[in-house]
Amino acid sequence: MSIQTLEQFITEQQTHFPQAKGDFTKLLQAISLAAKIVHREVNKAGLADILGKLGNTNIQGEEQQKLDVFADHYFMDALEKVGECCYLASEEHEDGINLLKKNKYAVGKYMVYFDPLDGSSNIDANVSVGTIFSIYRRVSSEGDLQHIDFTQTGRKQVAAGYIIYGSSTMLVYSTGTGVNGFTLDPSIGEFCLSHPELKIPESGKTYSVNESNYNQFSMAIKQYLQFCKEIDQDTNRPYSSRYIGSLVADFHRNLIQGGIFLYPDTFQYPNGKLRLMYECNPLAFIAEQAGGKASTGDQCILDIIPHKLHQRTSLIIGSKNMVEKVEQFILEYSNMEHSFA
Ligand code: P6P
Repeated sequence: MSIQTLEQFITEQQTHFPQAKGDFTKLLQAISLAAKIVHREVNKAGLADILGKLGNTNIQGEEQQKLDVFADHYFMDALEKVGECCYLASEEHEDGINLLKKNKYAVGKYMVYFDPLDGSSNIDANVSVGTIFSIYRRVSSEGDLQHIDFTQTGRKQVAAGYIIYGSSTMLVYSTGTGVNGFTLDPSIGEFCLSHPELKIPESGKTYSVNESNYNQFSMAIKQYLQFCKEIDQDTNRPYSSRYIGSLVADFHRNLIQGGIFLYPDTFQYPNGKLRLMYECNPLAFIAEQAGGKASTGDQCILDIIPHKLHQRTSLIIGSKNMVEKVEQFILEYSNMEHSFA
């Protein structure tokens, strides 16, 4: 069986795009390097003193785990030094970093938004966590970045992906021509192609939602959750409920096996909890490239026009038929409400 490393895969892909000059390759290699460093720390966190809380809170007001800080540092460092980026934004920092103004390293045309270690509150419980990244090209041609550079919808991503640090460490990404998964072989320090041309099953038998928020959900979402629980062998119901509380892990399972993940609006998060730019957009890009769907219930995630770096959105993502079923419930309820209005 022949091994194809991430680097070999990217090089081969480049032959299909003669105009590619290798700058994107360097960017992906920087992400791969940071991922290997975080892999090493995540896998020894239980042993080193790095486990546990740093005592700081990040801009999200969340207890900042040491591994959060570690991952943020290494992704920032790798992306800054590669000399291909003009803007970097992380969940861990209130503001993005305009590299054109830092003048420390060479700069380029890519803008990268990332969540360095999503699900980190699960680290002490040894639950899978992940890094999520989203890559755009700047729209403005030269000089400083313009407003138009920051209001690109998720559909304008040139690439997106995630690294899941689980029973094995995998890098899953897309550049808009399908989704491919690479598993890290620590013995050779390379990500190797393990899941070529990933496609999410059109339907699944799993739904992921934090049921403790049930009483805060809209009638349409409540009805859909009841639908998931009904006994109907012809449609494989009741579905299984699986909720890890780590977005990348829940998403990855649904990508591989089929299923749906929902984080609807709640009282605490009236616009949804999850972040558009570095959680929902990149996973929505992957989902659509794999034949799935990602929606707020009313709108495709990838069509949302961003207005704030850390803005939140509700998220319904996974198998196409399952997401469309939720959208159907929402539409029916909205028509009913209008007919009674
Ligand atoms: P809740 C982790 O903090 C996270 O951002 C996602 O990884 C996860 O899907 C979600 O929050 C879990 O949120 O409110 O169910 O604990």
